[in-house]
Amino acid sequence: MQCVAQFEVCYTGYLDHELRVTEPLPELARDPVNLIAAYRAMTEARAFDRKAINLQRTGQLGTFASCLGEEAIAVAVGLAMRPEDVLLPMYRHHGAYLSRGVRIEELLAYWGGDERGMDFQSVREDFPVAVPIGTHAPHAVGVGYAFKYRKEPRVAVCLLGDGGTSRGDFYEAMNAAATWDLPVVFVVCNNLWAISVPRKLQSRAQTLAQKAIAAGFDGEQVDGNDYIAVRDRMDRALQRARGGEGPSLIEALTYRMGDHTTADDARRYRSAEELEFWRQRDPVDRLRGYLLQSGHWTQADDEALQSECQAAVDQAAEIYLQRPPQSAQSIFDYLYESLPRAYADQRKALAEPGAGDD
Ligand SMILES: Cc1ncc(C[n+]2csc(CCOP(=O)(O)OP(=O)(O)O)c2C)c(N)n1
Ligand SMILES: [Mg+2]
Repeated sequence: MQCVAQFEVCYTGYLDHELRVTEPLPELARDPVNLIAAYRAMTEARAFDRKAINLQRTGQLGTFASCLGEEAIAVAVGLAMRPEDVLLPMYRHHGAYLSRGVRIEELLAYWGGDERGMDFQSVREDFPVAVPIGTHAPHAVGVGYAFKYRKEPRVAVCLLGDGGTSRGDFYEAMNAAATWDLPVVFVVCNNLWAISVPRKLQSRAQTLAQKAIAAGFDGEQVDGNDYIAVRDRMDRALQRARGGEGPSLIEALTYRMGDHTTADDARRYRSAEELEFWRQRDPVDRLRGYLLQSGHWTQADDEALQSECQAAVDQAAEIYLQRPPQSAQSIFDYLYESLPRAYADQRKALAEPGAGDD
């Protein structure tokens, strides 16, 4: 018997949790302005997260999915993309939207059950939050196909979870993206859990990155809690896609430090030791540590930034809470360009005085 094909999956990490540089740093790590911008965006994402949980706990927001611990991936993705690229995220990566210019009050509106929250005033072609897992991977293929067909140098970026890679939609998307050589970047946020199902029970595959190799394109792993590493690999994947070199998959290794959502209690299925292990690998602490160590950031800068982010989320929450609610008829308004007759009648009936009162 002879070997007919061989593959390897590479891993990139530059800065470990003890702030040791384990590989020669890429150029981007030498640019304090950009690193500070990234740190600010990660800090803002964390402040947003805290605020959203507090609002939910006080009955002022719906069920919410925390991004605690996954900020480096979301922000690296958001900042690496160009405004004309299209983001197709899932429910956990608020930092990606925020760093592309989506406003905090828009995201709060969405999580408060108001569809107007996804009607972004910036990045109008970015997709709404995908709550069904993995179903947006084929959508990303469609977007990438359109870019290629129109010869536009734009990229579709799909963020999904480890659990999402167990879905048929994901495999079909991989296959189509590779076969048609499309400008799509898949970023798998492997946070080790799909609600209460651990990564080991999701798949026997040694890595999730190798699922891309099965489809015929590059899959790699990156330390998802190292902003520099994620940004470096994202830059490369976007450049390749934009240059006509086809899709990529980046498996970003991270950990969901919070509960799955505000409707979950993760203490029921995972240990305090595991959480503590990952707390020491916190991506926000790591980038702050690097900036402090390299002399580009001070404790005073940090305190000022914390207050600035708190003020920004408090102000956005006020805007969100003050906004008049949508009318009940608006449930008909966002799916069809022109409403089918049956729905038009129902919409009209709902608008009549007394309708819906019970
Ligand atoms: C198509 C579909 N099936 C089932 C669910 C229920 N569900 C919600 S979250 C989740 C786990 C997702 O895990 P993962 O993809 O790893 O993302 P994470 O929540 O860890 O970020 C499941 C199964 C869903 N949302 N969509
Ligand atoms: Mg997961």
